[in-house]
Amino acid sequence: MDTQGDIIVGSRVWVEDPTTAWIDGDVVSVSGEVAEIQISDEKTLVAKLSKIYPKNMEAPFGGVDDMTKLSYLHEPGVLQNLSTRYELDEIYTYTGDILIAMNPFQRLPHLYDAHTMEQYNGVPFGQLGPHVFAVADASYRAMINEGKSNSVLVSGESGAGKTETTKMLMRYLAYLGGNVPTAGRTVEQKVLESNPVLEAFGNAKTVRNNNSRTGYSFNYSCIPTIFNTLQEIEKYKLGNPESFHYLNQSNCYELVGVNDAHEYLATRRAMDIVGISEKEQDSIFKVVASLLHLGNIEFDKGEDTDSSALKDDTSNFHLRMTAELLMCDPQALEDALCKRMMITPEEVIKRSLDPIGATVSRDGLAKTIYSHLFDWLVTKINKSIGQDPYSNSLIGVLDIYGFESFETNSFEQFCINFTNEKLQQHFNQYVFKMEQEEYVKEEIDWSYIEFVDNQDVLDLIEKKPGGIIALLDEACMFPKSTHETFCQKLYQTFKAHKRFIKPKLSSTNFTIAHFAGEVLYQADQFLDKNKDYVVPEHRALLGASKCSFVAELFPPLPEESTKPSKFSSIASRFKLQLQQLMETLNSTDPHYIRCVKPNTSLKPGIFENVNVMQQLRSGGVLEAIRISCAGYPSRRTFNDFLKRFGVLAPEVLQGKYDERTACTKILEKKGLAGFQIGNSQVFLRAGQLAELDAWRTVLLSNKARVIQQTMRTHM
Ligand code: AOV
Repeated sequence: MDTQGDIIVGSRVWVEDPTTAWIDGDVVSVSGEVAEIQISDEKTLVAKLSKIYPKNMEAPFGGVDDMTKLSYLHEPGVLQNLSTRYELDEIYTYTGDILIAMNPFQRLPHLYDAHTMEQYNGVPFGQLGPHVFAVADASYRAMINEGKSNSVLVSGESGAGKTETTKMLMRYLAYLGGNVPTAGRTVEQKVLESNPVLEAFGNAKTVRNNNSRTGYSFNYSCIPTIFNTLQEIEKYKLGNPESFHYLNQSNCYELVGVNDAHEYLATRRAMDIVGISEKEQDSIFKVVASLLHLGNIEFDKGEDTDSSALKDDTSNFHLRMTAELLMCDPQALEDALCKRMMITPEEVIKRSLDPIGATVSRDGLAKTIYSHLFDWLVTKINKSIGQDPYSNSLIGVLDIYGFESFETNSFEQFCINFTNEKLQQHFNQYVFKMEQEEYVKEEIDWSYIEFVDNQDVLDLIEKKPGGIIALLDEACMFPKSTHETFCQKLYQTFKAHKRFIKPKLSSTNFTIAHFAGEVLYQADQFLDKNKDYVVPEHRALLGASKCSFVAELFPPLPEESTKPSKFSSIASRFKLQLQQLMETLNSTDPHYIRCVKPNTSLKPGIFENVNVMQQLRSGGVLEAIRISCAGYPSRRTFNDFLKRFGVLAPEVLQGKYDERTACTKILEKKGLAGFQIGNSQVFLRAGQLAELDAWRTVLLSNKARVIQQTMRTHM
């Protein structure tokens, strides 16, 4: 965003500051490419002109409710506007059609009461203050009046307020629709209340439903911990949750932190609502319990070399519990864990696994059961929502996990960031299109506005052949591959790709320069995590379960797909799902809501510049502003323009010109080029408004000096 315009001595400017992101001061001198800035009485800073932005001195008190009304569209201006508003509990702000929602971290009941809903009902977008209800209303009107499908995309990082925002959207849509509850529950309620089911079983999966108003949700978290306190502990012999291996892995336990019966009941109730029968619920809990026992089975060396056996009586107990809960034969379970069939052209050999191999087999079995169960839940929930007679309305709500960059980033982050990259492209194209429509309306020429999109990152990831996913699939199919060979291949292939970086000190990591910043990925588990392969012995074991629920999770495969060469890739499947999602989105009119977490202490009233800026960048808000800067970011009606800049050419004001010609003459007098005159507004290129302001400042201060001079001579 190069909107510095002309920075001169006396300009009030923003300058970068490591702790507060931006700090303001007055320019005291300019020489060459640098300027000296007085920050306070004691402090001055020297900074490059390219790193300094003019501060808007005429910003209205309380900020502006739409960023495009800011005189200067740059990061510090945007941040200041948001923080000013946040202080006044104005948590919503537009950037054109995009709604930014700052999490207030406190209840603001008046914001969502019945009176407010009435106010927004049927009022054109933009007429009232920014609000999630306005977005909901706009999508509803578009759907009713134009019969077009609409989608609302709600994004933001964890805790930014996506769930709350989605709830308010639904609440308003339910209010508009006067939705008649079905079996005591509206679709909205059903969807919201089905959330705990998937949250409890969270995973990197797509939930989609073609014809429901609440079609999509990408959810990703950790292993289920829904058993922490339940009454069933006795029934499923679960004892102390901490004693289970799968529950004290990593930080999952803490992360989900479902530690009271309340959550458990919510899960149960949600299951009731989406039509999961008592019997099915019981089976689900049994299966999850079996997973916990399974995780506690340990192995030691067996009698033969390279074989394994159960470690001790405890492991034996857990094996029997697992078998009992899954209703399968304990001996068959043990064999499935400790032995593997080898199929050679000549014969079938049963080979023993060593303790490490058996442990890998155990974890693989758990992963298989878990993912099949999760898929079952998703299908069930989608069916339940889809069957609702009111579900043929055409508003989809997509709640998306934001861009992720942690200390260690694995395959899951890769998939999430790929998703965000895709949505970002959709967003860019949308913002660009909206800008163009505005230009068309004003009949101005927009043909040369360029915008840089992120197609190159997408190519890097998903291009076929040759992209990262394609290379990963290749590596997974080639038995001798390791994560090292996979990385070597990446380094070779993308040596010259400007979005791909090989870290200096590692041969198993790689960095992608995403639109929202660089992310370092650890490749060591990419191959394993990408394989979606059920060991035939595991499938046979579970398919033979006496529990019909379990057996049905593992129906026999069609003949052809049992061939060992058949490899199914999670990443490719994910890519396909994303493609379908984009197709659906493209057939709708999108509305964007960007949720922002103003501070990491989760408290009201605190606005952390650096954090907010990072989120605005990742959420593409600054990118949207940048796109608008590439065109004509500043526009003023003829009247406003003349009022403000008429002073630059008094002779024009005195001449008998129409407003349109007067504006043109002033701009030409100042030697500006590239601007456009529309039907009712002047469209200025980035920086031109600042330039005009600078002229104006010079002129006014000269005038002031003249007055001073005059006064002095008269004294
Ligand atoms: P998330 O959905 O984005 O996180 P939530 O919607 O759960 O975030 O918001 C986190 C918390 O912030 C909520 O529990 C509320 O206390 C508060 N909050 C958010 N928005 C509002 C609002 N408009 N008014 C009042 N309080 C609000 V996650 O699902 O963790 O990705 O996993």
